[in-house]
Amino acid sequence: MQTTSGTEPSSAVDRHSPVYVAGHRGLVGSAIVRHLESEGFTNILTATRDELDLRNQSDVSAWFDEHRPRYVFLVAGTVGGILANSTRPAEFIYDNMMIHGTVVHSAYETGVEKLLYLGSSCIYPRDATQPITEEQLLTGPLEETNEWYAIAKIAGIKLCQAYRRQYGCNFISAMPTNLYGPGDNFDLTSSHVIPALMRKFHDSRSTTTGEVEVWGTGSAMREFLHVDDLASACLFLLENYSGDSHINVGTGDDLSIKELAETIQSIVHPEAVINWDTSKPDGTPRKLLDISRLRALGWEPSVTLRDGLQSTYEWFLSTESAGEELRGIGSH
Ligand code: GFB
Repeated sequence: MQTTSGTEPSSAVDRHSPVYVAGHRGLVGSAIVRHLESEGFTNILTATRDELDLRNQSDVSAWFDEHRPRYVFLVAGTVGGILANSTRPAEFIYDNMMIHGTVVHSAYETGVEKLLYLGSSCIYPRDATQPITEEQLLTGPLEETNEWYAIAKIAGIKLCQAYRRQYGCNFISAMPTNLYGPGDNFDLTSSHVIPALMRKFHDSRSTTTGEVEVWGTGSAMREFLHVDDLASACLFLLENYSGDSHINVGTGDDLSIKELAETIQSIVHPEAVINWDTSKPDGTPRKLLDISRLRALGWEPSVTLRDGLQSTYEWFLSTESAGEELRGIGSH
């Protein structure tokens, strides 16, 4: 039974049903798989990019026909930080629009019982009132550095709403704030700020000057959620929410990029020297999510930023020592 308010009581998802995690190799997808496993799920379906091109409707339809998932986490997509978003706009809009379209359509065609689609806080207007409530979607112009990605993400929300309205599909959307954690992308040309700064401060330990280049002015404000908290929120929403509106997922706290850089510096290389590269963009001045709706449903984040940064750096060090050059995280 669906409602538009989404306030119906919890309905535990059967741990033995087939659950498809689209995008299981990414930061979010890998965290969702870990969380589902820890929650006792026994039938988690995944497919690598080589096995299934999610941009291809006939391939995706054939895969859904064969595997028949009962639940879907749609967390696949082409993602990246501020530089990748502004220099690869075609990939960001095409890949994401296609992936959202094929998976949502196949989920509808094969009768998926519930699907959770994951967006991003960049869907909101650049000058949204802070903290940003769900109602502010489509009330003003977007931030230009990530307009293409944001348009695709907004289309994903609308896809879920359209299939719900026309076909009665129980497809819901969650909008997370900026994410980080184990499994993140540490490649400096495409990464987000946390993995980028961890890598830069880490690399500065083996230079004589210890200099680290940090982009922008440092004044931009960002909210960061550990990906394990996001994974927990995604399962929570799958079990406790069936409304039409997307739901914000964050911590309710933010800090400046300057404060973030200094925190990572203190963890990774306290003697490093920060140089600000103001030729690089700050992006959105601030995007703090209002998480009242999620809180009212009964979910709270649990990982503090300091602890999350510390454990993510430990994870980074473990992959460095494992010598995973193939993933672009190689040692120096
Ligand atoms: O994480 P980030 O790339 O994403 O950048 P956005 C956040 C802030 O960190 C910006 C600054 O003000 C950057 O200028 N920054 C400082 C750096 N040094 C660095 C660095 O070395 N690398 C990076 N990447 N940033 C993305 C959107 O925006 O956030 C996406 O482009 C998506 O669409 C994602 O929404 C969550 O928060 O600016």
